[in-house]
Amino acid sequence: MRSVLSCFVSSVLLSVTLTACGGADKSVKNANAPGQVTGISQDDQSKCEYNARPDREVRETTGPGSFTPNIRRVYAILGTGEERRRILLCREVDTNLDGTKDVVRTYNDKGEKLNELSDSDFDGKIDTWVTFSGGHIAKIELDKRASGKPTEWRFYVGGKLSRVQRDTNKDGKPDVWEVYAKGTLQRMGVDLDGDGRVDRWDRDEVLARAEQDEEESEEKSSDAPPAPPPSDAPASEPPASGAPASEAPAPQPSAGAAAAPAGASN
Ligand SMILES: [Ca+2]
Ligand SMILES: [Ca+2]
Ligand SMILES: [Ca+2]
Repeated sequence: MRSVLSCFVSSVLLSVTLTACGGADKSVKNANAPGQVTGISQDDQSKCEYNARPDREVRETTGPGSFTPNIRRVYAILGTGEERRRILLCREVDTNLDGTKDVVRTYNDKGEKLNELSDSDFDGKIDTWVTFSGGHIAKIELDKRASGKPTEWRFYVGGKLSRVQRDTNKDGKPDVWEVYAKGTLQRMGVDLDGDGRVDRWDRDEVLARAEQDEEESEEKSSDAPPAPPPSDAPASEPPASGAPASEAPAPQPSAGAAAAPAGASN
Protein backbone atom coordinates (compact mmCIF):
# COMPACT_ATOMS: atom_id res chain seq x y z
CA MET A 1 0.00 0.00 0.00
CA ARG A 2 2.68 2.42 1.10
CA SER A 3 4.92 1.74 -1.86
CA VAL A 4 2.06 2.06 -4.34
CA LEU A 5 1.04 5.38 -2.90
CA SER A 6 4.62 6.60 -2.72
CA CYS A 7 4.86 5.43 -6.25
CA PHE A 8 1.88 7.56 -7.13
CA VAL A 9 3.49 10.67 -5.75
CA SER A 10 6.82 9.79 -7.36
CA SER A 11 5.10 9.31 -10.67
CA VAL A 12 3.41 12.67 -10.36
CA LEU A 13 6.79 14.25 -9.92
CA LEU A 14 8.05 12.40 -12.95
CA SER A 15 4.93 13.36 -14.90
CA VAL A 16 4.13 9.69 -15.37
CA THR A 17 0.57 8.54 -15.09
CA LEU A 18 -0.72 6.57 -12.15
CA THR A 19 -1.52 3.55 -14.26
CA ALA A 20 2.06 3.35 -15.48
CA CYS A 21 3.02 2.61 -11.92
CA GLY A 22 0.83 -0.43 -11.36
CA GLY A 23 3.36 -2.97 -10.04
CA ALA A 24 5.75 -2.83 -7.13
CA ASP A 25 8.00 0.17 -7.43
CA LYS A 26 11.56 -0.96 -6.85
CA SER A 27 12.85 2.59 -7.12
CA VAL A 28 11.15 3.67 -3.91
CA LYS A 29 13.66 2.85 -1.19
CA ASN A 30 12.51 5.36 1.33
CA ALA A 31 9.80 3.39 3.06
CA ASN A 32 11.40 4.03 6.42
CA ALA A 33 9.66 3.66 9.70
CA PRO A 34 7.20 6.41 10.42
CA GLY A 35 8.31 8.95 12.95
CA GLN A 36 11.55 9.76 11.21
CA VAL A 37 10.36 13.29 10.53
CA THR A 38 10.23 15.45 13.64
CA GLY A 39 6.77 16.00 14.96
CA ILE A 40 5.20 12.99 13.35
CA SER A 41 4.75 10.37 16.00
CA GLN A 42 2.52 7.84 14.36
CA ASP A 43 1.70 6.33 11.03
CA ASP A 44 -1.15 8.43 9.75
CA GLN A 45 -1.04 6.66 6.38
CA SER A 46 0.70 9.53 4.73
CA LYS A 47 0.49 9.59 0.98
CA CYS A 48 2.91 12.46 0.50
CA GLU A 49 6.42 11.25 -0.12
CA TYR A 50 8.99 12.78 2.18
CA ASN A 51 10.67 10.17 4.35
CA ALA A 52 14.47 10.24 4.20
CA ARG A 53 14.53 12.88 1.51
CA PRO A 54 16.86 15.79 2.22
CA ASP A 55 15.33 17.67 -0.72
CA ARG A 56 11.95 17.73 1.00
CA GLU A 57 10.63 19.97 3.71
CA VAL A 58 7.62 18.98 5.78
CA ARG A 59 5.33 21.37 7.59
CA GLU A 60 2.57 20.31 9.92
CA THR A 61 -0.25 22.67 10.79
CA THR A 62 -3.39 22.47 12.84
CA GLY A 63 -6.66 23.16 11.09
CA PRO A 64 -9.88 24.52 12.59
CA GLY A 65 -11.41 22.20 15.16
CA SER A 66 -8.28 20.12 15.61
CA PHE A 67 -6.08 20.02 18.69
CA THR A 68 -3.19 18.32 16.96
CA PRO A 69 -1.65 19.00 13.56
CA ASN A 70 -3.86 17.44 10.91
CA ILE A 71 -2.56 19.17 7.78
CA ARG A 72 0.77 18.25 6.24
CA ARG A 73 2.50 20.08 3.43
CA VAL A 74 5.51 18.64 1.70
CA TYR A 75 7.75 21.03 -0.22
CA ALA A 76 10.55 20.40 -2.65
CA ILE A 77 13.72 22.33 -1.92
CA LEU A 78 15.25 23.60 -5.11
CA GLY A 79 18.53 25.38 -5.67
CA THR A 80 21.09 26.42 -3.08
CA GLY A 81 22.11 29.60 -1.30
CA GLU A 82 20.39 32.66 -2.68
CA GLU A 83 18.62 30.56 -5.28
CA ARG A 84 17.18 28.23 -2.69
CA ARG A 85 13.40 28.09 -2.78
CA ARG A 86 10.67 25.67 -1.90
CA ILE A 87 7.71 24.48 -3.91
CA LEU A 88 4.58 22.85 -2.51
CA LEU A 89 4.30 19.37 -3.97
CA CYS A 90 1.85 17.61 -1.75
CA ARG A 91 -0.73 18.52 0.85
CA GLU A 92 -2.67 16.04 2.90
CA VAL A 93 -5.35 16.46 5.51
CA ASP A 94 -7.03 14.36 8.16
CA THR A 95 -10.44 15.91 7.63
CA ASN A 96 -12.40 13.89 10.19
CA LEU A 97 -9.62 14.11 12.80
CA ASP A 98 -9.37 10.36 13.34
CA GLY A 99 -5.59 10.36 13.02
CA THR A 100 -5.51 9.13 9.43
CA LYS A 101 -4.95 11.38 6.45
CA ASP A 102 -7.94 11.00 4.15
CA VAL A 103 -7.36 13.61 1.45
CA VAL A 104 -4.12 14.13 -0.43
CA ARG A 105 -3.50 16.59 -3.22
CA THR A 106 -0.44 16.97 -5.39
CA TYR A 107 0.79 20.01 -7.30
CA ASN A 108 3.11 20.71 -10.18
CA ASP A 109 5.99 23.17 -9.95
CA LYS A 110 3.71 26.01 -11.11
CA GLY A 111 1.52 25.47 -8.09
CA GLU A 112 -1.29 23.97 -10.17
CA LYS A 113 -3.26 21.07 -8.76
CA LEU A 114 -2.42 17.74 -10.35
CA ASN A 115 -4.28 15.02 -8.52
CA GLU A 116 -6.41 14.56 -5.47
CA LEU A 117 -7.14 11.27 -3.77
CA SER A 118 -9.62 10.93 -0.98
CA ASP A 119 -11.24 8.41 1.28
CA SER A 120 -14.59 10.12 1.45
CA ASP A 121 -16.28 7.58 3.72
CA PHE A 122 -13.23 7.12 5.99
CA ASP A 123 -13.13 3.35 5.63
CA GLY A 124 -9.39 3.43 4.98
CA LYS A 125 -9.73 2.92 1.22
CA ILE A 126 -9.31 5.62 -1.39
CA ASP A 127 -12.60 5.98 -3.25
CA THR A 128 -12.27 9.26 -5.13
CA TRP A 129 -9.56 10.16 -7.61
CA VAL A 130 -9.59 13.64 -9.13
CA THR A 131 -7.35 14.61 -12.03
CA PHE A 132 -6.76 18.27 -12.74
CA SER A 133 -5.63 19.84 -15.97
CA GLY A 134 -4.43 23.40 -16.02
CA GLY A 135 -5.64 23.67 -12.44
CA HIS A 136 -9.22 22.68 -13.37
CA ILE A 137 -11.02 19.41 -12.79
CA ALA A 138 -10.67 17.17 -15.85
CA LYS A 139 -11.71 13.81 -14.47
CA ILE A 140 -13.24 12.33 -11.35
CA GLU A 141 -13.10 8.60 -10.77
CA LEU A 142 -15.33 7.17 -8.08
CA ASP A 143 -15.46 3.83 -6.36
CA LYS A 144 -19.11 3.49 -5.47
CA ARG A 145 -18.88 -0.16 -4.40
CA ALA A 146 -15.93 -0.02 -1.98
CA SER A 147 -14.11 -2.25 -4.45
CA GLY A 148 -10.83 -0.35 -4.28
CA LYS A 149 -11.00 0.75 -7.91
CA PRO A 150 -13.16 3.16 -9.89
CA THR A 151 -16.66 2.13 -10.87
CA GLU A 152 -17.62 5.49 -12.35
CA TRP A 153 -15.65 7.94 -14.45
CA ARG A 154 -16.71 11.54 -14.96
CA PHE A 155 -15.05 13.75 -17.54
CA TYR A 156 -15.21 17.53 -17.53
CA VAL A 157 -14.59 20.08 -20.25
CA GLY A 158 -14.28 23.72 -19.29
CA GLY A 159 -15.50 22.91 -15.78
CA LYS A 160 -18.72 21.30 -17.10
CA LEU A 161 -19.63 17.63 -17.00
CA SER A 162 -19.30 16.26 -20.53
CA ARG A 163 -19.23 12.48 -20.19
CA VAL A 164 -19.91 9.81 -17.61
CA GLN A 165 -18.94 6.16 -17.85
CA ARG A 166 -20.18 3.52 -15.46
CA ASP A 167 -19.23 -0.05 -14.76
CA THR A 168 -22.57 -1.65 -13.97
CA ASN A 169 -21.67 -5.32 -14.53
CA LYS A 170 -18.67 -5.19 -12.16
CA ASP A 171 -16.00 -6.21 -14.65
CA GLY A 172 -13.94 -3.08 -13.99
CA LYS A 173 -14.71 -1.63 -17.42
CA PRO A 174 -17.34 0.94 -18.36
CA ASP A 175 -20.48 -0.38 -20.01
CA VAL A 176 -22.75 2.64 -19.75
CA TRP A 177 -21.91 5.94 -21.38
CA GLU A 178 -23.65 9.24 -20.82
CA VAL A 179 -23.04 12.26 -22.98
CA TYR A 180 -23.77 15.69 -21.57
CA ALA A 181 -24.07 19.12 -23.13
CA LYS A 182 -23.88 22.11 -20.81
CA GLY A 183 -24.28 19.70 -17.91
CA THR A 184 -27.54 18.17 -19.26
CA LEU A 185 -27.79 14.53 -20.29
CA GLN A 186 -28.17 14.18 -24.06
CA ARG A 187 -27.51 10.54 -24.85
CA MET A 188 -27.08 7.32 -22.92
CA GLY A 189 -25.38 4.32 -24.53
CA VAL A 190 -24.96 0.74 -23.39
CA ASP A 191 -22.27 -1.79 -24.28
CA LEU A 192 -24.09 -5.12 -24.36
CA ASP A 193 -21.35 -7.50 -25.51
CA GLY A 194 -18.45 -6.18 -23.44
CA ASP A 195 -16.24 -5.08 -26.32
CA GLY A 196 -15.98 -1.52 -25.01
CA ARG A 197 -18.19 -0.09 -27.76
CA VAL A 198 -21.72 1.18 -27.41
CA ASP A 199 -24.28 -1.18 -28.98
CA ARG A 200 -27.43 0.71 -28.17
CA TRP A 201 -28.19 4.36 -27.53
CA ASP A 202 -31.16 4.68 -25.22
CA ARG A 203 -33.27 7.71 -25.89
CA ASP A 204 -36.01 6.42 -23.61
CA GLU A 205 -33.58 6.43 -20.73
CA VAL A 206 -32.69 10.02 -21.51
CA LEU A 207 -36.35 11.01 -21.67
CA ALA A 208 -37.07 9.16 -18.43
CA ARG A 209 -34.17 10.93 -16.76
CA ALA A 210 -35.34 14.30 -18.08
CA GLU A 211 -38.86 13.62 -16.77
CA GLN A 212 -37.44 12.54 -13.44
CA ASP A 213 -35.40 15.74 -13.23
CA GLU A 214 -38.49 17.74 -14.15
CA GLU A 215 -40.58 16.01 -11.49
CA GLU A 216 -37.89 16.63 -8.92
CA SER A 217 -37.74 20.29 -9.80
CA GLU A 218 -41.55 20.46 -9.62
CA GLU A 219 -41.46 18.78 -6.22
CA LYS A 220 -38.93 21.32 -5.12
CA SER A 221 -41.05 24.18 -6.37
CA SER A 222 -44.18 22.70 -4.70
CA ASP A 223 -42.24 22.66 -1.43
CA ALA A 224 -41.84 26.37 -1.81
CA PRO A 225 -44.55 28.57 -0.29
CA PRO A 226 -47.50 28.94 -2.68
CA ALA A 227 -47.59 32.06 -4.74
CA PRO A 228 -50.47 34.40 -3.97
CA PRO A 229 -53.31 34.13 -6.48
CA PRO A 230 -53.40 36.78 -9.17
CA SER A 231 -55.51 39.66 -7.97
CA ASP A 232 -57.85 39.55 -10.96
CA ALA A 233 -58.45 35.77 -10.90
CA PRO A 234 -61.89 34.61 -9.83
CA ALA A 235 -61.94 32.47 -6.70
CA SER A 236 -61.83 28.78 -7.58
CA GLU A 237 -64.92 28.13 -5.48
CA PRO A 238 -67.48 30.85 -5.44
CA PRO A 239 -68.33 31.92 -1.93
CA ALA A 240 -71.44 30.25 -0.56
CA SER A 241 -74.50 32.36 -0.87
CA GLY A 242 -78.17 31.86 -0.11
CA ALA A 243 -79.20 31.81 -3.73
CA PRO A 244 -79.18 28.49 -5.60
CA ALA A 245 -76.51 28.40 -8.24
CA SER A 246 -78.99 28.11 -11.09
CA GLU A 247 -80.80 31.25 -10.06
CA ALA A 248 -77.70 33.22 -9.28
CA PRO A 249 -76.79 35.82 -11.79
CA ALA A 250 -73.65 35.18 -13.76
CA PRO A 251 -70.85 36.35 -11.49
CA GLN A 252 -69.12 39.48 -12.61
CA PRO A 253 -65.34 39.30 -12.56
CA SER A 254 -65.27 42.24 -10.23
CA ALA A 255 -67.70 40.52 -7.82
CA GLY A 256 -65.56 37.35 -7.77
CA ALA A 257 -62.45 39.35 -7.13
CA ALA A 258 -64.16 41.31 -4.38
CA ALA A 259 -65.39 38.09 -2.74
CA ALA A 260 -62.02 36.37 -2.90
CA PRO A 261 -60.42 37.89 0.21
CA ALA A 262 -63.27 36.68 2.44
CA GLY A 263 -63.04 33.14 1.09
CA ALA A 264 -59.26 33.16 1.25
CA SER A 265 -58.96 34.39 4.80
CA ASN A 266 -56.19 31.86 5.48
CA1 LIG B 1 -9.17 10.93 8.72
CA1 LIG C 1 -13.29 4.93 1.27
CA1 LIG D 1 -20.37 -3.43 -27.61
